Amino acid sequence: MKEMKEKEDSQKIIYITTPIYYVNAEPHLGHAYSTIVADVFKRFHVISGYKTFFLTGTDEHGEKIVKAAQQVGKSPKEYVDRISSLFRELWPKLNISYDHFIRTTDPEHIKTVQFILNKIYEKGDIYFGQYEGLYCVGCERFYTKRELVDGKCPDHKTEPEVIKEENYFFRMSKYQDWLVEYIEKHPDFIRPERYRNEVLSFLKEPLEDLCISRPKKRLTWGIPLPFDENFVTYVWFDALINYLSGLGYPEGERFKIFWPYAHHIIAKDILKPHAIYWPCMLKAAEIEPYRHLNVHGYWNVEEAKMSKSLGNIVRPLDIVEKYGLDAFRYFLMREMVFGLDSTFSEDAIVNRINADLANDLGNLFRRSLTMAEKYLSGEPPVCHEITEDERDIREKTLACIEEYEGFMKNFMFHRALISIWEVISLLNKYIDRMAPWELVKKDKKRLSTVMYHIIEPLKIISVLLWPFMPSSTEKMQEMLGLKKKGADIRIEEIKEWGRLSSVHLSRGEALFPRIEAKTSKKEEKKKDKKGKEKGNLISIDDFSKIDLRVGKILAAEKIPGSKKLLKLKVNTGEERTIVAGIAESYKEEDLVGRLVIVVCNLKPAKIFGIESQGMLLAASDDSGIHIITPDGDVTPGAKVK
Ligand code: ME8
Repeated sequence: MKEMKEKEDSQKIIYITTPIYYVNAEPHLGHAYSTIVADVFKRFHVISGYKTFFLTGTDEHGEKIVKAAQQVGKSPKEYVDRISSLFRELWPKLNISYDHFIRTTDPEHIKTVQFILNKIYEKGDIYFGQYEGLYCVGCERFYTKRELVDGKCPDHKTEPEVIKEENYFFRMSKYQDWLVEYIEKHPDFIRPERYRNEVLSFLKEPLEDLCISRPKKRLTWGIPLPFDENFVTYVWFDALINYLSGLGYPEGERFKIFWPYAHHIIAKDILKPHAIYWPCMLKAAEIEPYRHLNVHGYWNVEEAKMSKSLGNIVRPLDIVEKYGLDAFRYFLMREMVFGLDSTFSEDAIVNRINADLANDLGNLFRRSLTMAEKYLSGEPPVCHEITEDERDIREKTLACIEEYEGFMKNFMFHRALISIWEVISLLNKYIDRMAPWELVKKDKKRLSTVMYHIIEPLKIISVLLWPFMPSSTEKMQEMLGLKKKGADIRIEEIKEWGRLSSVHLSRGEALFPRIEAKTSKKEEKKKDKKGKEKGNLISIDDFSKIDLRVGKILAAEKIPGSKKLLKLKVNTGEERTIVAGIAESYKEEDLVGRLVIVVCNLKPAKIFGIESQGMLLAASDDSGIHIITPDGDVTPGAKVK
């Protein structure tokens, strides 16, 4: 196991696949998610110096497709050509860098399927027999009684058809013991672990042989069996083989290079064919099993799995048009814990864009480059003598790269992003503490050192975020004046502090503008209803987003030209300037030394030319404004819960 891992790392080769999607429906958010995951994973390996191959495509045979074509009055061929092209045309719009798009109607694929069928048939692992079973057309598979819920397919909520016919069978049961042993010996063959356990528990019951044909008199839209022209191949047996035909199996050079490093990415709906049928098929065809099966959960919309029949389909391009591609990609990767289900809503996207992208990352980037332009005329800063603060920035940024790599390799994308955001927050605080706007007046050397410790981490962040947001990070790299960009930079280079050199720094366009939440009429109505039911309650999660802290007022002065405003210096664990509208109720000298409650994570705002970094809590009535004070001598910076 360890040896295999080491081999995988030392060879630096990776093969990444998505499911090939059915062409019975247009691409939706779920398809986009799996494909974006594959793209992020590929791009991560590109900047890690791997040779990569990324395969996606469409699954075009079977009864389900014939029915969908009939419904719109088209022949199966016309129909699959149209829908397949919708998938193929969508991917570039989502910046998906696939290397090959496979269709199961491609002649090369058909040849490979027939080659494998012959191989297994000649070996004696395919036999002819009678079958009676419960078939769900939606899933294109037979169900056992115990898999049904109230007699219905758990996914499609429809009763399966009873089908009795003569067919060909794959002797899958023969490979059950081998498969159990293989999964037990390779703990990360199926991951996350919950799916591995699910498969092992399923394999506790005897495995039935797999029916792998359909009689032509019932279905003609499939790959003919090479040893009996009266039958076509069962769609799953055909589809899974795409992972080999996409590499040119059996002769293709690509197969030899990439197959030993195959990573499949799927959602839990197709766990059984991938974790059980597929390894047994490979074993029977005398091909090494794939390396990893990576299984994610469902995107739900309004608590239910997205599906055409429920009418809750989210179309990726609608979201991209509204919020931007990189924000969409970031949201999907940050919001879903790989392996678990997630709920999609536009409110959630807006919150993420505003909090993570506009406020944290966008703001950090913009203020840093504005300072670089203003204080250094865009010249790359130079590092002079450093202090504990700079050592800390450097250590934590470099440690983040290591953490990130570990998380990315293990499909823990949200954790990788959290690590990056910790550095972003560290930098925002460092800037507040170092106050370059003060340093520029008194110590140019120190200013340059501080700016250096802002710009270097920004370069690193732009590289680490490239797999997630390729186009925005390339813009960042442009502004940072990097000589190389995107796919040309290697993670190895950023591990060496200061190695990526800049030519000139410039503040470009704002990368992630804030979204003013505009709710649709339908959503407003729903919110209104929910609000009424719950008395306009907000969730504990919403509340916990507000960073409230105890502050101590250090200085207060009037702002020339304003009757209401005072400029305060407040210690909230760090020193910040706050412009507060309390001049009509308080005298400056009465405020100094007082404890107040401050909202610390408000987006800074310019008021009378002064940047206000937060807000005081106060109550107001006819008697005037009353600031809120904690009861007791609390340390400045203490969190208010
Ligand atoms: O099953 N949430 O194709 P398919 C997350 N052709 N991912 C989702 C999703 C959701 N709500 N809905 C779909 C097939 N997906 C077969 C595959 S492979 C040899 C053959 C994604 O069009 C997810 O990747 O039904 C899921 O596994 C896949 O689409 C199913 O796509």
